[in-house]
Amino acid sequence: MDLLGGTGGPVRIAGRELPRDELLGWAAAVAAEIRGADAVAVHATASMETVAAVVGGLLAGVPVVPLPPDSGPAERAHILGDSGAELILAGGRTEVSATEPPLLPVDWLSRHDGGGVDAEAAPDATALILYTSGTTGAPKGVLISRSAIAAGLDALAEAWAWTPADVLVHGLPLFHVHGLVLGVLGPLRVGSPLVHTGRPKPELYAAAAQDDGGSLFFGVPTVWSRTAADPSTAEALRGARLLVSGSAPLPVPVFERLSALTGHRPVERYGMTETLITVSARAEGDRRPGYVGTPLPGVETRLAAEDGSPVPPDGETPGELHVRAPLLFKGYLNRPEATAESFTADGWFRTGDIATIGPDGWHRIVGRASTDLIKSGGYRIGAGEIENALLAHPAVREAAVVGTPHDDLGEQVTAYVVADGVGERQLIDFVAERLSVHKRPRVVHLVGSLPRNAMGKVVKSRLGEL
Ligand code: MLC
Ligand code: AMP
Repeated sequence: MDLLGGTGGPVRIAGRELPRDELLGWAAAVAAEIRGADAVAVHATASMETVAAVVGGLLAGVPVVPLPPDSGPAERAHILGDSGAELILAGGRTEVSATEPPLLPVDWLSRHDGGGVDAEAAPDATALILYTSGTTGAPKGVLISRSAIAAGLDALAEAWAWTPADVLVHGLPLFHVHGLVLGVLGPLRVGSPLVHTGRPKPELYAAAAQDDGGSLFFGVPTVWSRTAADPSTAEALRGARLLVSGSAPLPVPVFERLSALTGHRPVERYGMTETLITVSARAEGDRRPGYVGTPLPGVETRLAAEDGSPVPPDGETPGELHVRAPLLFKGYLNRPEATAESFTADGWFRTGDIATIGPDGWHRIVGRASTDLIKSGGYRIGAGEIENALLAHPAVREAAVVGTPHDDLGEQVTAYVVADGVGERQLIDFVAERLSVHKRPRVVHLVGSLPRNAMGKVVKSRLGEL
């Protein structure tokens, strides 16, 4: 199936620009090298090499596993081992250890002509394997099919009136749904030019609005909150068409302040790695602070109580949000039990998010069913993975991790640790070295003991009392 659309504008990443044909020619050269592989990993820096490698995977019909470029040895070994990636695609100067799959230096490949045709992979073939955190244990590989990506992007193009006339601007990381699927495959499918700013910094967004005709802007709430705190930067976005926020709740005061400074009421949308984007406000229509909008075309939603019984869409009663749609993932790689648990008996995906749905169909996300999933700066972080990383330190005896409110990041990773002779800073750096840097605790409390119930389980709701 043709995932990438026929024509389109150039792609610019961190200052380097390529016309679409050249990019696709480069990707075709990548495809020729990897065809037949079971899966390939991509060292997913914010760079043109990453885009050429990912698109090369799509052209070859080979599942692509984006590796967060700052992931430490433990996380990287898990992703490479679990996914069975046969090669690591990256710029030639990237270091790969002797125990890892071999490096394919994509920048040294000579370009092919006319690489714009997708492989004849089946619509349900896996396009991407995105690793994402659960409440416990190591991250799981989410299998995303070509047809889910196509359906998800077409639904967004319709909802946001996204056309080749737009110039998309963002600077999000290229190893998650937001930055990679929406932010790179989106413009390639829709045909709009992409200006990726390297990092999601407000001043870079402002420059792209003024110098590059940026019209459509993607950001996580932390980016919009930093923009709203900097009036001259925010005002530079007045000429935009649409500001879109997602990956975490956009605080109402940020919505209001951003609206006042930019003249745009931001469009909020809700999604997950497993579901792509399922609910959004529309370009043509209402945008309500604190609400994520209505289901996208082709998406069905419902609310369920803890016992599974239906919750009425009265705008007040919260329930767990379930979704059913052609854009859902195929399952977790090598984890049939986890896959089965995430669906109800009648085939709906259980998001784990608690929501209300109004009689008019407007959705509000009010929380999560589990306190063990943390959203910090738009990154999804599992408490269990951080606890395990802390427990790997020889001085640590016990560890409990929670998300605590943070003005800039929404939530911050906060650890309560029982340990002998080790400092807070050492523990933060210890986690930053083993896992992705963004997963490091921002705060570590060294405590004498953790509150436990009669069964010996840590009572996380009482950690704040320590
Ligand atoms: C700090 N650093 C350290 C360190 N402490 N390095 C080593 N050891 C330590 N102990 C360095 C980092 O490497 C980095 O360097 C810098 O300090 C800051 O790191 P940070 O924590 O990443 O920066 P910060 O400004 O706090 O990040 C905010 C942010 C980021 C918004 C830019 O959180 C972000 O990019 N979020 C986007 C997440 C996202 O895309 N989520 C989408 C999920 S998909 P340097 O050199 O790098 O600056 C999804 C579906 C959907 O959710 O609905 O969209
Ligand atoms: P991830 O798998 O990283 O995409 O994280 C998905 C989670 O991010 C969801 O389950 C929600 O908890 C959260 N999320 C995404 N978008 C929003 C939003 N607009 N409002 C509130 N939470 C969101």
